[in-house]
Amino acid sequence: MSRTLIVAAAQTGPVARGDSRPAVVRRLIALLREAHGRGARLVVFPELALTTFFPRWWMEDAAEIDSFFEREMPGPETRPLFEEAQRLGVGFYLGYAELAEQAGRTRRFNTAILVDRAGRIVGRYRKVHLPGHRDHLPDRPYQHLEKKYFEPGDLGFPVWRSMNANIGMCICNDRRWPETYRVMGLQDVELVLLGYNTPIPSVMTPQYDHLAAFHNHLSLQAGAYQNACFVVGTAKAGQEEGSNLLAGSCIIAPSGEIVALAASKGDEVITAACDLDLCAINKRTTFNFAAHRRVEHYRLITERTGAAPPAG
Ligand code: ING
Repeated sequence: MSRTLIVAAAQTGPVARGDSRPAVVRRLIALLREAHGRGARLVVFPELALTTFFPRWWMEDAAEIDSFFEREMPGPETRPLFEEAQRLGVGFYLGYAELAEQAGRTRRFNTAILVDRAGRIVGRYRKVHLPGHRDHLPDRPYQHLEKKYFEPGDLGFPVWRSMNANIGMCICNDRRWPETYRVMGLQDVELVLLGYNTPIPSVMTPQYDHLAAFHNHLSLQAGAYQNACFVVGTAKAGQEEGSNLLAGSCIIAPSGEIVALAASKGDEVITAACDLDLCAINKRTTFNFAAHRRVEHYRLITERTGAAPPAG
């Protein structure tokens, strides 16, 4: 009996600073319904799907900053999405800005949750790799202040058994780091879900703005191939508050092939029938970790943070 799961990437176009949560949730529900109509039973929304990509701005007013965060999930404004998904029997990944009170401290994370087909939150992930900078760089056309507004994730890269699959999550910049996929690969992940908001040009590497789409797919395809898993990458795309966000949402097979690709820069559903048993082809051969990996030679990966040149 094959374990085929029809998965959807529910790409969204821009979300304006003034777009209300209910208005955005209505868009997400429309995408969820379209995905369901096409047979999808798991839908992946973008990173920070509920708001504009606010780390592009330097803000100092605490109330303004916190207006982009969710204090409860689901809350009154996001519950309609959970209720419709449960009614339709569809699970989903949702990226959002999480404000959590933990041990008397207020914590802020760039977060994603995995919700199963019964509407239960079965997994939570907090973005580990925060790109950009912490300080105001006024000479730049826009900022990239995730290090100012979020803490690094404190949950690692878990994998959950849900919907008859081993499912892991990450967020945006995480997809550029091979460690992200390998930690999940070592937990036998079969499906990695992620959303992204990728400005072009990136303020970090404007020299590569013509390669933004290539680097996006390169990262996703490498992660899928080298860990024998499906990868779903879902963009918030288009011209958002003066910033051009990369589209290119896609679904990658364990072979590394792109099996579904968005054609627009707006709200768009793409789907693929993911036969999870295809993961076994490379998990048992080329990427049979137990048979081929030599961990005694990998020590530097966890012991050294930054690169150090050879002596001499
Ligand atoms: N955005 C970008 C991303 O990793 C970036 C930041 C763009 C980093 C281009 C390096 C190069 O796709 C987020 N939100 O991480």
